[in-house]
Amino acid sequence: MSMAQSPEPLDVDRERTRTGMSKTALKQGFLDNLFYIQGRFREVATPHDLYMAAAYTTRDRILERWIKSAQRYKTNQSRTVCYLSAEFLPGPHLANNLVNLGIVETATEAAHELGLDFDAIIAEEAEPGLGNGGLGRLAACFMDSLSTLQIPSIGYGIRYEFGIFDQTIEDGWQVEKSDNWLRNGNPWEIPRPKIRFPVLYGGYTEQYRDHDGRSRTRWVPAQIIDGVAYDTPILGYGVGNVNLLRLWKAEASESFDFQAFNVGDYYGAVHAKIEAETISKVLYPNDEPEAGKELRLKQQFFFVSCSIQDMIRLQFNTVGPLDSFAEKFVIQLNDTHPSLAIAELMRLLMDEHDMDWDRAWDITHRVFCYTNHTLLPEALETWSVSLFERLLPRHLEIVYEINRHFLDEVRVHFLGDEDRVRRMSLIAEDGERRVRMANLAVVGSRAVNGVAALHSELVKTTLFKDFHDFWPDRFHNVTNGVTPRRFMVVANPRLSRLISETCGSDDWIRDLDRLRDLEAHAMDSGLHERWHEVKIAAKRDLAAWLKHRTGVLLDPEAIFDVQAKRIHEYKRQHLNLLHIIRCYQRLKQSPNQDMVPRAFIFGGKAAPGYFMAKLIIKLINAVAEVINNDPQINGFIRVVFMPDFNVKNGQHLYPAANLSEQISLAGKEASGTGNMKFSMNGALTIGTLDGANVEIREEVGKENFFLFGMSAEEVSQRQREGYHPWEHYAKDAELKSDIDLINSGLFSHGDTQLFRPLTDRLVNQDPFMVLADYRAYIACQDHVAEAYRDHRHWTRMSILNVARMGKFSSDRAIREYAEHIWRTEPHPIDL
Ligand code: GLS
Repeated sequence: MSMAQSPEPLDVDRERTRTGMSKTALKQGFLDNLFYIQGRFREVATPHDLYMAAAYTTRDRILERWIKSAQRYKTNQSRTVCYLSAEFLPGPHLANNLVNLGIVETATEAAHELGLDFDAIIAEEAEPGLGNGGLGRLAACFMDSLSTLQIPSIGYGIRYEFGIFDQTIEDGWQVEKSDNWLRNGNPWEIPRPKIRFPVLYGGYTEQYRDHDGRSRTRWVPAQIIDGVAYDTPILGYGVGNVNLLRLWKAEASESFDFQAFNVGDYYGAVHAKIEAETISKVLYPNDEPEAGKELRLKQQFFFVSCSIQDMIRLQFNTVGPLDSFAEKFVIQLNDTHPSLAIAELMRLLMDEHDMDWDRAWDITHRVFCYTNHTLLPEALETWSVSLFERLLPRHLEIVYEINRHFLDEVRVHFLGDEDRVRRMSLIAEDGERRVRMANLAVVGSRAVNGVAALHSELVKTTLFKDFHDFWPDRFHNVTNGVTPRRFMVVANPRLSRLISETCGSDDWIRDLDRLRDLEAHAMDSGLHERWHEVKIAAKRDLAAWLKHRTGVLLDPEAIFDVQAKRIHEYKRQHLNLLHIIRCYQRLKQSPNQDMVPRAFIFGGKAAPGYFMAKLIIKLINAVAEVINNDPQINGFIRVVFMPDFNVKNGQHLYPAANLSEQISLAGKEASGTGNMKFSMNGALTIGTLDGANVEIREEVGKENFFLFGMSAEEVSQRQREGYHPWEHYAKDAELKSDIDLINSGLFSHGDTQLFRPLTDRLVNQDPFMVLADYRAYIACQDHVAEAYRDHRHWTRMSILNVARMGKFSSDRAIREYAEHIWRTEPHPIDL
């Protein structure tokens, strides 16, 4: 609520007492929960008990709003957005829910009066790591914004028992530890054992005649597994609306246990149970995954089948007949992972609800929308027809039938262009026959969007060019955004307070464009001083945190130069490393030169099977070890790898960064969202014209952004002409000496072979053109260092970056989806 609109303090107090939000009520709720739910009292409670009690106390306050929202949505028969995503990365809930309830201060005081360490309680919460990176976190930001914008919605996904692995670093290498996030219980979820659906696999299909004599298809499965709903409330900021994150857990279907028991096969029964539960056991730890794994296909079908059955149940419970299904629901496919939903809805409408093909298709293709999140060819999902047929025989028939109808249309439109027909087919026929999930998603959806302007353009002109020729109106852009609640208010309370004080209100939290009010103060030296203090305080906090976890001590006065994201060659962490090695060599050559001190901070996980990414982590740590221990360097540059970068740990990073590294090869990063999180917290970006960087630069102004490198167009031109990385290596003496230093064994205790796979790949193939952009990157980094010397100027740029980030709120993104794609309206729930 804005400060200007606040009711009188007395009314606030009364209202808070009535709704259980007063300090006294919070304290009482906390002690009750500690006693009745945890079975503990203050004196013997562990830190985790205290956290659980705090979480339940907070959840109790959300439930009333949740029930009210559900009732209101039901009576209003509200159009509902169903966001289908194999990944959700919500981050710890407690702090975020306190912010959205508007009771951070009250809760802090209540904790204080009970003699509790509030920050320690918040830090106890385990990270619910049900996603890999940007894609899963985007889903979580969107859930926050859907609730804040009061749009009825359900996020559907999988309740993985083990989320993304925990990363530790041992001898410089990444070591994966299983993420047992549910071990101590999850106070935020509410199991719904009665919301349970059978999910079928395998077997065969057969034709039969129904009572009207019509020919119908029946699927006789070989396996049935149950999906059980677990609900997590998602509260909007400052509103009464609470939406639902509904995650499915796989369980053995009872009927199957019985069959095994009946024949005395106890082990078989247990085996079936274990096999069933495997489906929701663990998240595949690949960002931009390589397809192929049977269990993954099973997971995808599992959650979409449960979700579609749930929607059909809700349709019958609220509106009634299925004919209006596409008016009641809109289903957003978060990448192709849930695109089997298209075939599953067709199956349910036809086989279980008696619809003919045309009616079922009319509903299906009006209900689905699809977001593409990557152009990388290896990340585009395809499934071998033989695997698909074995697991989902009925769905393969439906996919074939969709394809037949679709290709007939293509043939009529593009007479004689069989080449095009072959490219657009849902089935790839070259080599092993495969189902192309992206093509299925485009054909089955009424709207397709990319996630940044550049990306959406490339979607239209490269990846889906044929489809765009055919259906130009189907394609849209919605540039990603992130929620300022999580990434500013929760992560950076100091900066948030300063912004509210400077702008005279906290309205910006709900309307991020209001950050523009900061511009008027961008030259104000009072603000400069406080801005600087806030940043330094965050840098000190991060330095202490990193010292504790890694032993490396950073100088808070140094430029905090941060690259935190999944480790991938296209993101080019090794380009960053080459710059670090350059700085090192310069300092070694002239130790007395006047260099601006820098702390290079990395964070990010590598897919466990991605050798090159793991080698990059090893190299970062190896370079860190040498530089940090070189007395001649004397701490002028420091390198540190933050282990286990995730939402929770990231919250230490965003507030402390001065420089944000967004250096992917242009045309490869669909959008990026870390770029937005850093900039919102006052970091300046060094970046290429890739993904949303392009729009960030447009917004903040080119004079407040450090641009370098080839454009996407230049990249494709270079590739067409033939790219020879070894020419750069041969011609650029500094580049050569940086690479040679890696090969010398300096960073590997004399082992000249350890990093060879990496350096050889750079010199001989360099698929992401690190060497081509090296020179421009080094020059740009020199520019950064010079700019940092002028503190006043830097601070002004930092303020302007924050002031101009309004566009990158996920509220804006969701508003665009609602208006242009979903056609949904807000349904406010009064507080
Ligand atoms: C990703 C892209 O790589 C990111 O650029 C993008 O910001 C994110 C959300 O749209 O989606 N695609 C993907 O498979 N993983 C991602 O993080």
